[in-house]
Amino acid sequence: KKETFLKEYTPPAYLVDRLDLRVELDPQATRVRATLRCRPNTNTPVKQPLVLNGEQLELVRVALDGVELSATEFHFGDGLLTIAQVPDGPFMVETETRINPAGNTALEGLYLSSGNYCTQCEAEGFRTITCFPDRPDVMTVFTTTIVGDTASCPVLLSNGNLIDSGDLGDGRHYATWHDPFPKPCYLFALVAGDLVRISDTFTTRSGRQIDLHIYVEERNRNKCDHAMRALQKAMRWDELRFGREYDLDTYMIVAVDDFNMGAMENKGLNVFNSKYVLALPETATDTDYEGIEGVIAHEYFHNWTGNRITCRDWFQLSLKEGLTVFRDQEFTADMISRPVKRIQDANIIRSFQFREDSGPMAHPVRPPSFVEINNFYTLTVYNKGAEVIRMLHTLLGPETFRRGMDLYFERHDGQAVTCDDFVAAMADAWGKDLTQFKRWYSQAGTPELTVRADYDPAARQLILTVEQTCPPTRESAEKLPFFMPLAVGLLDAQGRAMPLENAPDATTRVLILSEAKQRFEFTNIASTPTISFLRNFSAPVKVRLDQSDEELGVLMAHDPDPFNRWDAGQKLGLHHLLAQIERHQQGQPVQVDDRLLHGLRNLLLDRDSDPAFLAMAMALPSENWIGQQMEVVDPVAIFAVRQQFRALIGQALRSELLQGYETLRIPGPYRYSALDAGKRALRNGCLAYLLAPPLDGVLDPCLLHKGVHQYRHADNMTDAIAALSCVVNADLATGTELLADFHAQWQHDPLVVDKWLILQAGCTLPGTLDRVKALTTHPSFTYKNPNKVRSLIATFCATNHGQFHAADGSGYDFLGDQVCLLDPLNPQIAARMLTPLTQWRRYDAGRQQLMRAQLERIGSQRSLSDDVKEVVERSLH
Ligand code: HT7
Ligand code: ZN
Repeated sequence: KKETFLKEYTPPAYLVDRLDLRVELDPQATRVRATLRCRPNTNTPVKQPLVLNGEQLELVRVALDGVELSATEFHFGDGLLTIAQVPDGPFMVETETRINPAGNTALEGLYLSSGNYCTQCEAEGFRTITCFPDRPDVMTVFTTTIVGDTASCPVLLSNGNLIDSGDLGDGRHYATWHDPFPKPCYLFALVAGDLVRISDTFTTRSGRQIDLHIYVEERNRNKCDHAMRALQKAMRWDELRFGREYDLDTYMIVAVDDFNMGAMENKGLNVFNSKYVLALPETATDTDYEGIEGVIAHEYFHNWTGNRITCRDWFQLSLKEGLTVFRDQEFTADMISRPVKRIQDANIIRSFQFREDSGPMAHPVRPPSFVEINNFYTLTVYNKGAEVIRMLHTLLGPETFRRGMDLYFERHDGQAVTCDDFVAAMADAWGKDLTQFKRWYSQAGTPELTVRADYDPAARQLILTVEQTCPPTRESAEKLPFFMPLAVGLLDAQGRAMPLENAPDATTRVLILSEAKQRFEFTNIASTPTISFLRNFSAPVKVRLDQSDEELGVLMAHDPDPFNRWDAGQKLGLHHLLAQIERHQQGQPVQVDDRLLHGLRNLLLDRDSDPAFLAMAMALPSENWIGQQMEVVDPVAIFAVRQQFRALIGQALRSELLQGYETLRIPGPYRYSALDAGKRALRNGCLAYLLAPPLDGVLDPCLLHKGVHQYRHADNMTDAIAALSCVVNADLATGTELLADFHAQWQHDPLVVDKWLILQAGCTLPGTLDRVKALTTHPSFTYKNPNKVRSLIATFCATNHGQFHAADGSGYDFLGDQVCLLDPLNPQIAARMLTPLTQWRRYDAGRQQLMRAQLERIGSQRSLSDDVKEVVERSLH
């Protein structure tokens, strides 16, 4: 594949108003007949040949306006079907192609999952189903007839409304679906198989009754209640918050086990990774419950932000993804807790997106070019894209932002548009220019702010001087200043919020930074303030502001902004961890400072705050976040010191942790609620500190027993897996015994088996790599299922830093082997697995060389996918 450039966009030469598809299903030889009603696009002045995409297809016939074309009248090859001569006005093209769903392990296009047919067309999978202009700016009305075996495929589904069905008398039956909304072909879906249907309804605010159906395999029939409730909540929320109502009469969700991502928003027929649908207390954790609610909502919200208004081209991916992530984050904030959700989302940005932004795959929210678009479904496009929307929300305020959204829907409903169109709607609603703001879409890299505070007691004035820089990235060596909101508050020595002039809520002022260096004055400030900077993580930036442990202590205890209260604790933790890592590197023993212990003790004794917040405040900064503060990342030292901290904290605060563990017990049977989930998280956080294994000692058997007891007596997966995880990481013999018990109990449930793999791949005790290698041949593991690959291989390589980064390179060698093995099966997943190796420049010379060698080895494979090739090449050059 060649690199495609945003600046080379040209409108399509032909549009397709209608597509009639007839798909006759067969595992090895599915026949697809397509009738395309085409017309020249008036935007293109010069007459051009008709070019349709078509890949991995056997082309049987082509006809133009009912006349079969001879081999000289068309060309089929290199992924394209070209018809040189087409009429000037509207015309009809018919094709017949044959495809092999059973041989499709890439899970793109039409494939089989557990014997059921399903499709994944985003981004460019439709071209492997039939010949079509596979680009999102061609919007078409689809009518789809599916023919399938009556016994093995009783259910036949596609987008829109069922308009016809019947028996064909030869053991097959058919169903015809019509979707009245013109859509790009990436939103096409087809599902066929032996599925059961769970139904409910939703009445829209205008009084229309919508039928809601969830299709799953029979064995999962009882696991859909939570997903159904989540869908209903999302539908109501979008009406209340954004005035958006559902438009078809039916909303269908199908759960499949084999899926490359989380889910797909196909119009009226979402296809989901079963992980984001199925839940029972005994099989799913609180995190799973929350994830299901979030992903169901995300796909539902796409109906307006993605489907009704779609992307002009794939460079605009964040138009739908950033905006829809922002919408799902807001939904989850309302469902669980706003501060907790904000901390979770900021953690993702800081631990993972910042890392992406500083590595070889760094790209702007709107990438200027790509080889394989599947490589650009990234944290930058999704999560940084959502932060960009959130900054607009902060700048405009909720009411103006809502007016901007309304204007966007009003102007562009039914269109395929660009990020510029979105920002233009916001600028028009606000009445201000957002040209500079749009640099967030074109410049990659994480801005770094250096903040200096000068307080003049005589003048009662504080001057904040903020300087912004941004490291060079592939698309631009020199960065122009970004435009961003900086929410700031001030606390006095007693921790009281100081009143501020020009602050909307009197204590938080939103500064607008637009220059490389800017000065902000705060007047009438009575005493030396402690600065609460970047409240609510108001911009996705790194901040350098020197603050003493005392100042951080004031913020930890008193900041009315929960995000910064949490962040002050993280900064304190980070400060001490980094100091101890240095000591550890020099062979000195690790110590935990009393101020940190004091802060943690206060959290454990806090009976007023939200337990979910406290659970997050108790957690030490992630290994990734620590690594980002280091010039040369030493993953083994980071792991060792962090582990030692956990063990020392567990010992020093033993009685408070035990007390917390006992008092946070929740009476009665498990039920998922945000409050209970928070209590469980805090309680299990206490257990994890108590069971943290000292690096150079043996864990108290009494404590180990606590973990074993919780595992054996838990009535829910959250508590069972939390306890099991503690035991597995504390004592190999007991852990092995419990893991065997767990497998025996759950081997029939693929999603629970994933948890069993995750626990083993994440095990921090020595020898994990050998156990992971052995598991690759275990009957419960298969390379054909992305969830299994993520659970075993990605967990080890992307999260078990202490062992993956073993100095002998054994972890890197393993990942090299796995990528080579996976690439022919599933290039999308193989390319994603590579992420840890792309970061090679961050490590010491020895590791750099070993990681590079693996990238070179992968790059030298004979037939490498475009997906993996692009990541390898970017990483090496
Ligand atoms: N819009 C969906 C993206 C997606 C996808 C992309 C590439 C390959 C496979 C995929 N499955 C789903 C998911 C979403 O953001 O909602
Ligand atoms: Zn999405």
